[in-house]
Amino acid sequence: MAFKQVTRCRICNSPHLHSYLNLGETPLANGLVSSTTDEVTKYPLKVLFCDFCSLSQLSIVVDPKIMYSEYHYRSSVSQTFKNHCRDMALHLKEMFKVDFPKMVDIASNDGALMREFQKVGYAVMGVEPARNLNWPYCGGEPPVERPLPVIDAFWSHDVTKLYTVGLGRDIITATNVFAHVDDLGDFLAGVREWLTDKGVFVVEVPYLYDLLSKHQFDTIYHEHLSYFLLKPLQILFDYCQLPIFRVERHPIHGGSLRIFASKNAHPVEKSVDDLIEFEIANNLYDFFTYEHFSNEVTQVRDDLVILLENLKAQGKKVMGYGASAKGCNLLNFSRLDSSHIKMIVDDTPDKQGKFIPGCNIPIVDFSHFNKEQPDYILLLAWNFAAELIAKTTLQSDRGCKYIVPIPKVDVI
Ligand code: JHZ
Repeated sequence: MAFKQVTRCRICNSPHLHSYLNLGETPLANGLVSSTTDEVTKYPLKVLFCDFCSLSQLSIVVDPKIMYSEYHYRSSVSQTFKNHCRDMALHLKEMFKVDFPKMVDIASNDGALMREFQKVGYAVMGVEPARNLNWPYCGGEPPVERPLPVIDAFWSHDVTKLYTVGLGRDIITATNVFAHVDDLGDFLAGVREWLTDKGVFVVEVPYLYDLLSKHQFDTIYHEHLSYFLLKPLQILFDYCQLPIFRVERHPIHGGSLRIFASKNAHPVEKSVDDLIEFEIANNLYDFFTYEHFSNEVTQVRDDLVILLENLKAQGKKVMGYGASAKGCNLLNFSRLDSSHIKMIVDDTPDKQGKFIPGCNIPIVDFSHFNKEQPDYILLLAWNFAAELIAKTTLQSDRGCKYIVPIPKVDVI
């Protein structure tokens, strides 16, 4: 079965789920195609709100094997993200001092985070199911100086029981993977299996408050099954006996939560109650807060379409930068194609030569900016806008402008 319907809340099992956003049917956001004639499957994209615990979640779960057996996204392409990983490793090393520390990174992708922990003295290990990333070594483009140990698997309680080599981890990290998981109880049971009694589990997820307040609707796609507030996470983690003792907000990916949990080894810090208070003050546990989001989404989409139609009518050349998953989603939801955006530059070698599914826009390497000399660059990875703009100064020096689509369409 390619997907299943969600009828009960993933966290509290309540059947009282209400839809507040319907983005229609879209292709898988990382399902890049090799040719414009490839068949593309589209899946419904609808968000439900749970009356009881306030978790926002998609109405369906697409089979993870379809989405992750091969994965073109590479964390290491962005220097901003690598800096974020470096700061995280230093911060955690400073906070939790352990002799000969051991960490594991769940869904380690191309090893961006593991490498930073290794640099500050941790023994590292990854768990990653995408074959193109985890084999024969983790680390992207050859040659890799020091291959990192990676287990080829989807993280689960069964996997942690099977691979006893992972037992006794002082730090377990899961960045940008928790929202992708359907069975969160099983995921956390695996964490309890490998975590030491004093160990710390650190999760990073995009924060729903940022998504709503900055109109980041393009980050709603089939991989992201849940859109988190602290409250539902707290209910889940308490139930799984891994209470959250600290929470931080970070700007990465448009605004993320970093959550710290343990087997009751750390006193709960003020940051947890403070954020719950913040969520209450912003009415994030009330359905009415979500009811107008759909209108805001339509406004952003319409503004973008009108702008690109006008530029097309004026004969302007528009290119994209960053063939991100969210960009694919935005283009499909806005029904834009190669008549609006000639091509999209992406520095990920695996993505080059492929096409955005559903709108057939080609993905090309950086040299095309110089060959094509666009009038406008649409920043499809707006979360890395500063980095993308810094890399294209040659274009801006000759008068090229940037279109930033989120939180509202802006030309700079
Ligand atoms: P980026 C990813 O989504 C993947 P995406 C995932 N689904 C997730 O959960 C979220 O992040 C949080 C390119 N680029 O990171 C690389 C350059 O070419 O915004 C990427 O293809 N040059 C797991 O895909 C894309 O842009 C550069 O200099 O929406 C960025 O994708 C930089 C900085 C990026 O996330």
